[in-house]
Amino acid sequence: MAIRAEGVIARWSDRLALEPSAPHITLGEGNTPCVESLTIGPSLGLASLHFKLEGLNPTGSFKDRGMVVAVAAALQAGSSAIICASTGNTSASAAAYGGRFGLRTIVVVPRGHIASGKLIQARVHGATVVSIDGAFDLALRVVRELCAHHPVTLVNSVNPYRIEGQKTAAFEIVDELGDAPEVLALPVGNAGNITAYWRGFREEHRDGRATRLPRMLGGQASGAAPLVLGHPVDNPQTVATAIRIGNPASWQGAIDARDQSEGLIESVDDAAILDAQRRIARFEGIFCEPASAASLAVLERAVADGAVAPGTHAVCVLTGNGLKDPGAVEASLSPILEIPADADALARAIEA
Ligand code: AN7
Repeated sequence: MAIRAEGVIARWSDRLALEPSAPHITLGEGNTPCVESLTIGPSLGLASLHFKLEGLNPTGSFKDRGMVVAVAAALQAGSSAIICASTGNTSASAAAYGGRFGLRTIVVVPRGHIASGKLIQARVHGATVVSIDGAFDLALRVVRELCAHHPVTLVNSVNPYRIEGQKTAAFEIVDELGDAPEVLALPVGNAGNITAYWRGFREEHRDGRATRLPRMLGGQASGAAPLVLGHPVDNPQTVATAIRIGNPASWQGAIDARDQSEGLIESVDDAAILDAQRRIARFEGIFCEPASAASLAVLERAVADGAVAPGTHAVCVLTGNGLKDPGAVEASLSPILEIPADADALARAIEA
C-alpha cells in the first residue's frame, strides 16, 4: 500500500500518544509534498525555501492530521458525537471524519466570517452547522461549556490528540529534507499548530533524526495579533478568516515554541498577506488560502528586518487550500477577456 493511503496513524503509530487499541482509521491524510520555491526563495537570498503543501490533505487543510487521531480516540472511548468551534477548516475536517466514521458532528462557527467552501464542506459531509453572532473565541467558550454537561467529544485542539496528530508534519519535513530546517514559518491563530510543530521537531532532535531545531516564526494578522500584543484581542479582524482569533487556546504553547526556539511571532497586515498569497500563486503555482500566506509574509518581514539572514534554509507551511476561499482574492485578479467566438478576435485579445 502506498504511504499516502496509509495515513498518519498507521505511519506514525509508534510515535503517537494514542492507545494501541484505538482503531487505525484514515482518510489518506498526511504525507504532503514539500515543494522547493523556484522564485521567491532565491529572490529573498535564502539558501532554500520549501513550501509544505498542507492544502493537499483530504479536506484541504492540515487539520486532518489531528482530526484523524482525535476521532480515533473518540471511537475508542465509545463516543457517538463530536463537536468543535471553528473558523472553518476544523469544522470541514470534523465533518468529513465524523461522517465517514459514523459520529454525529456538530460545528459552531462565527456567522459571516467563514470562507464559503469551508461552510459547504461542513454541510455536505453532514454536520449540524450552527452559527453564532460572535468570533471564534466566543464559539469555543460556548462549546467548552456545553461539553462540560453533555456526552459529546470536543475535537478542538484543546483535545490533546489533535496536537499529537499535527506534530507528524514536522516528522515528514525532517524525513523529506534530511534534517530540520533552520527556520519554520507558519500562520498562528488558535496556536495549536505552532505548538504541535515545535513538539514534533523537539522529538526528532531528541531521537537523533534531526541535528538541529528550527527557529519557529509565527505570523499573525495585524488585526488579530494577541500573541504579538501580549493580550487578548476583543474584536479580531482580518481578511484571513482562518486566523481571525483573539484569544488562542494554546497561548502558552506558542510562547514556549517562540522562546525556546529563539524564534519570533510577528504581525503582518492584510495587504501583505494577500500580496504574499498572490505571489505564491503567480510565481510558484500554489494556490493557498490567505491565512497560509501569513507564513511567507512573516518570513519576508523577518528577512527585511534582518531577523532571518540570507543563506538560511527555511520552510513555509501552507496550511490550507486556496480553493476554499476564492472570494478573498477575486478583487485583485486581472479581468477575464470577453470576446466573440472568433479566431481573429482571439488573436487581437491575446496580443497585448
Ligand atoms: C488555513 O479551523 O482555528 O494556530 O477553527 O485554518 O493551529 O489555529 C483554523 C486555523 C492556519 C491557524 N491556517 O492554526 C479552525 C482554525 C489555516 C487555518 C490556522 C488555521 P492554529
